[in-house]
Amino acid sequence: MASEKEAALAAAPSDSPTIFDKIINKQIPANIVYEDEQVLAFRDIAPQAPTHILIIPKLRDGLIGISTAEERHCEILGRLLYTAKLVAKQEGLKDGFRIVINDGPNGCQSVYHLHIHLLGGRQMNWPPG
Ligand code: DGP
Repeated sequence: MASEKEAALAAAPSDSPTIFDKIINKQIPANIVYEDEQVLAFRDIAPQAPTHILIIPKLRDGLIGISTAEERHCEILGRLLYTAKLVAKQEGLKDGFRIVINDGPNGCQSVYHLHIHLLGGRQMNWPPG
């Protein structure tokens, strides 16, 4: 399997459907930890921490990444962040956690459907790699 960096450099920003659409539509399985009408949260296939969950909008609506956000997306962006907090609590991350949004090739984004990474269960380092 390609490294996350290799996958990110091979990916091109695009409006085309992504693997996340198949997860939303239940065409491929995922370990879903939270779902409501607007948001889906599921475990990352390549976890970088004991808890590694992706939080995504069900309707991408142009949000291929945070860099394509417009003012009309403010509500869903807030809901995604709030869901990250809910899921962190649900996962018992009482000592803290990290939220990450990768954007574009330099940001190591490999899937062009906006997603928040929720990472926890271990001591994080700073600066990130
Ligand atoms: P990013 O590099 O920020 O675009 O993160 C994309 C993440 O998506 C990466 O951590 C691996 C994860 N991922 C890719 N394909 C799948 C999949 O089919 N299922 C799940 N659960 N996660 C996936």
